[in-house]
Amino acid sequence: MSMSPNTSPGTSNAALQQWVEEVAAHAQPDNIHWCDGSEVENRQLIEKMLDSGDFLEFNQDTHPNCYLHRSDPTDVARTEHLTFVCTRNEDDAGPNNNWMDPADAHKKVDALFDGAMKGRTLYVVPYCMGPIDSPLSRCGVEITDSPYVVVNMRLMTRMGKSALERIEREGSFVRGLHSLGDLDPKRRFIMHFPEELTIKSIGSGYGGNALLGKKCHALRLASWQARDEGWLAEHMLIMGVENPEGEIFYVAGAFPSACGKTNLAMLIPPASYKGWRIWTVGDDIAWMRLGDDGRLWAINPEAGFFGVAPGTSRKTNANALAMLHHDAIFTNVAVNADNQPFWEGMADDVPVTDWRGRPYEASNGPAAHPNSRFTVSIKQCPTYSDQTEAPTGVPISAILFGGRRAGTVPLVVEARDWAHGVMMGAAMTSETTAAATGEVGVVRRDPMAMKPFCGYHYGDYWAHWLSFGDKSHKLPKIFTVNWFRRDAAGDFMWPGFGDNLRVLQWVIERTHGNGDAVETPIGFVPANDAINTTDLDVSEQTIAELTSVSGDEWRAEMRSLAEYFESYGDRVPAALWNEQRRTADALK
Ligand code: GTP
Ligand code: SPV
Ligand code: MN
Repeated sequence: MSMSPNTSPGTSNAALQQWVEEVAAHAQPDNIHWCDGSEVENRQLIEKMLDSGDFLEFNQDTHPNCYLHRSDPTDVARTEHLTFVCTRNEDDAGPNNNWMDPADAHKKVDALFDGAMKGRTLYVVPYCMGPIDSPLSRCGVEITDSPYVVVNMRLMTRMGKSALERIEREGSFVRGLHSLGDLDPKRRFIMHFPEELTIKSIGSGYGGNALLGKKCHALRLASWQARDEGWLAEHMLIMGVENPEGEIFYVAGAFPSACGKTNLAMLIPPASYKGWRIWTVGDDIAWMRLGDDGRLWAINPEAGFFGVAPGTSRKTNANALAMLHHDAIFTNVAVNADNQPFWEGMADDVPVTDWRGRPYEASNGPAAHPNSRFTVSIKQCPTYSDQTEAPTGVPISAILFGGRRAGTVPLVVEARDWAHGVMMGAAMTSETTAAATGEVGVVRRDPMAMKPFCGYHYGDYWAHWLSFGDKSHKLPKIFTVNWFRRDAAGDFMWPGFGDNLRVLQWVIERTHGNGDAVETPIGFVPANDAINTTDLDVSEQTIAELTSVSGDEWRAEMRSLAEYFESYGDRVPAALWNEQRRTADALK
């Protein structure tokens, strides 16, 4: 094995040094490169990918330092059926996860890693999830043979020298081993070993399958650690809502993949909302812990966005467009005649080349892949909150659970109390999206938007959530929201995007005991006129429909929820069953 001339000396952490050497001996890369995260290194990687064709340059006049990556056409989204949680005891992974015995899993993937990096460079990528000096942050090291993964991890995490220094100071780190393998889905596995704080992923170069700091570490392994240590690792955005008086309220929101977290986190207030401002802390993951003051404090473990491109337009999310004009990576988008990025929903433009690099033809389907994404540093967001770097995180006033449901679920419902809110989170259902392979638009259960990401038994997870109710009286209020109700013609009934601030305003009022509400069997909904509709083009009748609760539909929901809880056996906490029964009884 030869070492490249720019190979750095490695590390003083003996366990890390030894692991890298063992992996290298097994996977047999041509070179080893320890990443420092510098600008020079980043440039070298980009040049290398421009040479290999992994990166294509966008129009550098309109989009300086913006690049296009086309992933393998069979590798365009997370693959949940190939994702495993490998615990010694199968029950600990729970029915919500695919399980494999750890010894069998290691054997299976280790065989695939044998010689997998021949002809490639092995990159050692030290990273820190969370502000580099926060006690809430955790470090990891990803070993990968994909330079695309390295440049993405540099935008998505605090990657390089400072992370390695923290690892050398603290000693502990999550091990994430990744190889593109041969990209054949038959030899693709994303394996988690929570008891060993280890991840092994092979055969995919895409998103959550390959950027191991994100879903694998910051959700699946972190949720396991959080349960043991008394905190929460959640699939949540974090945003600050500043009112005209200058007070900022922080809201966290769990919506399933491609259901609106990025868009809500950086929304632009309606024109009539003079003096209101939005501050973006995070768009995908929140780590939350009780503070000494009894409030729940949240950090965003990530440093960038890996956001859904389609649907992003000047009208829906001008803040996202504004941050995508320089230093951004685009994956599987289309290209217009001027060599600029294109995707569906972007107004007034036409695609020339589709996401696979073919001349665009409508008969081939959408120009951009429905799960095409952009990667960009959070610092480029016009609504970037400097609290993103606060070592303590931000205090959360309200938690939103939001699904994508054409019917049944009202625009907004407030839980009676914490336990009821946990039940509402556990009862979440949502239509599937292109973020994972499989059919799109099928309603499935996705409790707390964590179905693909909870690293342990859902019954234990709900018990963990409930346990916070005993520890503090200053917990956030919990709400469910649904921006995606459709009318008989199939059109969205609620305008969504910036107008979602109208719902947030009511949410914030309610956290202060203000805001008019009506109690229903499923919780509190806004009273007539409680949602600010100034300059809103939605009829009173539609608002009434959006906030109405159908007894028949909800009785069916509660029956189906009972069946669902049954399938998790006796690990489902009694308090959750009580809440289900309380709601079912109220609906009688
Ligand atoms: P992940 O990154 O996969 O976890 O997704 P996300 O929850 O951040 O979803 P995102 O905000 O990227 O939204 C996904 C899709 O939903 C995009 O196509 C958006 O345009 C669309 N969307 C977001 N918010 C709204 C809304 O309020 N109303 C409607 N109708 N569509 C929305
Ligand atoms: C999601 O699917 O929820 C994402 C994108 O945020 S990925 O990183 O690919 O998981
Ligand atoms: Mn996500």
